[in-house]
Amino acid sequence: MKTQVCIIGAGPAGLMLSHLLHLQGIDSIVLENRSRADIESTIRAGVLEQGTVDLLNETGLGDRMIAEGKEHEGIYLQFSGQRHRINMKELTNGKSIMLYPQHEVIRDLVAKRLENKGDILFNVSEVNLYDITSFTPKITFEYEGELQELSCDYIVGCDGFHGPSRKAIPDNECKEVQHVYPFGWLGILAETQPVSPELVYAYHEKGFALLSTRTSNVQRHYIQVDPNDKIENWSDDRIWSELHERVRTNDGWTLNEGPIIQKNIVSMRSFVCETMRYGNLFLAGDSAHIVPPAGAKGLNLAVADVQVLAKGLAELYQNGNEELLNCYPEICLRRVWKAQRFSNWMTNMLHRNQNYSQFEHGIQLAELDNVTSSQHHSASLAENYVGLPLSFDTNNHKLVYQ
Ligand code: RFL
Ligand code: PHB
Repeated sequence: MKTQVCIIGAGPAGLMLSHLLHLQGIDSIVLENRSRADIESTIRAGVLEQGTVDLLNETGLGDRMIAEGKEHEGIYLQFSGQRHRINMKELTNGKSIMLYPQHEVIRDLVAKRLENKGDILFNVSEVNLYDITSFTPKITFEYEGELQELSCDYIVGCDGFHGPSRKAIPDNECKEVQHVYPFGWLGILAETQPVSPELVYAYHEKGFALLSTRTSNVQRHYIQVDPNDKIENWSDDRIWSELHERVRTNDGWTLNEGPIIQKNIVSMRSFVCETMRYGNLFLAGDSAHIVPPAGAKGLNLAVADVQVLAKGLAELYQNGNEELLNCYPEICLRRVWKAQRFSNWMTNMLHRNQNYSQFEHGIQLAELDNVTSSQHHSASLAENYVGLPLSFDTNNHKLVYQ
């Protein structure tokens, strides 16, 4: 087997990259170790930045998102029993976010790739990378009971934090930094009506809570728990009781309950692999970086990475110009570090840290007070939340980015 670009992983990064390459006339094959049904039903992100929404629309993937997603113009920050609205649209000259679940984006991408006769091989196993510093890198894998070999010009590792791509870079050549938080999120899907017109991020002495949404009948909520806690310790009644307490407001607002149809606990880390290119292997999305979810940035960063990469590969294949491709790590890492800063700031501002002194808890409340009462500070939150712009000046083969 042979292709121009071999993509490992059919998450948002891998599927979007293969779609963008197809639009530029570049061949790719996507290798995915799970089934189509599995990737199309795994519950993960919910918030799409303005730039992600624009890209989906501009590349023919926006129809269902526009019909079924919900545009949100603001978010609420809650503390001391009071809710404060951040009007993101007003503070960012008209930008907003879209509530449209990640697995629906995946469904749209898979359908479009298959409609365009794209190659996605599901249920592959034993994926191994070879000769990644040569001009013809190779991948071997098992597919339908047979060992296969695929050679290509470039391999792109879009295989998430635990995938094999990053591990193919020799340890002494791979620059990684990590920060682990003492917080976990218990997430639920509940069959109820929406509880708020916009997302509520709540700080409470008992811990953070987030009210989000999926559809008009299914809501997505989270509460901060110990990252080592077990889901068996959380009965539905206990979850509702904690949620009620953490999001109740002084004016008597209360939460709608409903049957919980899914619950799980995730831990939280910030991670950056600064070696986003090694030879002819590129890393994109969660394989190169992880952000804690309070900033809602992970999927959006993955999409931004592959936008830069697809443009760089197109410049190379169409014009023989390698400049942009060579700048891929530099361009992405600048954005990644800004998203790390924002996600770390949101996380620390909103979670209850047992190791904090009374003084530090006081500062945390003052930070929330400041961001909700100062226009300068809420504008900075809004600008980062809707997503920093990414634009290309292709006439000069230069990139304008922030
Ligand atoms: P993915 O989505 O993890 O996809 C990687 C794919 O690679 C496959 N794979 C392999 N394939 C072949 N061979 C192997 N050996 C393989 N190993 C792995 C996997 O099966 C998978 O299909 O990475 P990608 O594409 O980089 O996308 C990243 C996003 O999924 C992730 O950042 C977001 O879900 C993070 N995230 C959020 N991001 C947002 O932008 N907005 C949000 O609102 C948001 N909320 C969240 C989140 C993540 C969460 N969790 C579960 C940590 C909320 C939560 C709770
Ligand atoms: C979600 O809806 O899953 C969601 C929303 C906002 C976040 C994280 C997750 O910050």
